[in-house]
Amino acid sequence: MWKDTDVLLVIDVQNDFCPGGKLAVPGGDEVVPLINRIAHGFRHVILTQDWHPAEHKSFAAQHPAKNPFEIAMMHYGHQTLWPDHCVQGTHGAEFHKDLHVNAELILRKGFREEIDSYSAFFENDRTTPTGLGGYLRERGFEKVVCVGLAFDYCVRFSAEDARRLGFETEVIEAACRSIDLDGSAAAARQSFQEHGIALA
Ligand code: VGL
Ligand code: ZN
Repeated sequence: MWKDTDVLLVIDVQNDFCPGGKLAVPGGDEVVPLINRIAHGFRHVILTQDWHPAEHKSFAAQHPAKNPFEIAMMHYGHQTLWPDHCVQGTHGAEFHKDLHVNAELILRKGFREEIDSYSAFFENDRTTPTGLGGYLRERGFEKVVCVGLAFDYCVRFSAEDARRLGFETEVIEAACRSIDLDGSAAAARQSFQEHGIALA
């Protein structure tokens, strides 16, 4: 059913984004069985892993006057501040234990202390590439299908960048869950429609 030029991008299905985690996405763990099933239908699967140093600047704890979910000004613009999460080498940064997919690549992102990276393609300064675009292009992929966490942050930015780079792009919403901060889930749906990103 899926073609050799299709790739499934499984975004940030990590303990800290699941119930009990440091930045738990409501129902985050519920997507795991569905993603396992979807991944079975793909020949090519890529995982992303949010992978922050302990003093990452997207953490509210690094900004003395700020609380999680407030906004700070970074050198590249506004940045939502988060609870400490997905710290390199911790249990929270590991993939959910029931995620069983045969990934050909695991792409880590957000490892530079000064810059966050929602997208699997570009960091939040919107110019620093992760290299994934070049990888997909060189491998001859044409279509990127996105699933994972969170629908309204890392899935959204990854899908938008995939589309911008010229890939046919689809998001399977049933295999995603949202943080839903200030209408961010509705904003993501709207943006997908405007950018020609299919929402399945
Ligand atoms: C994410 C906020 C901070 C995500 C990652 O995976 O959507 N959101 N870091
Ligand atoms: Zn993060």
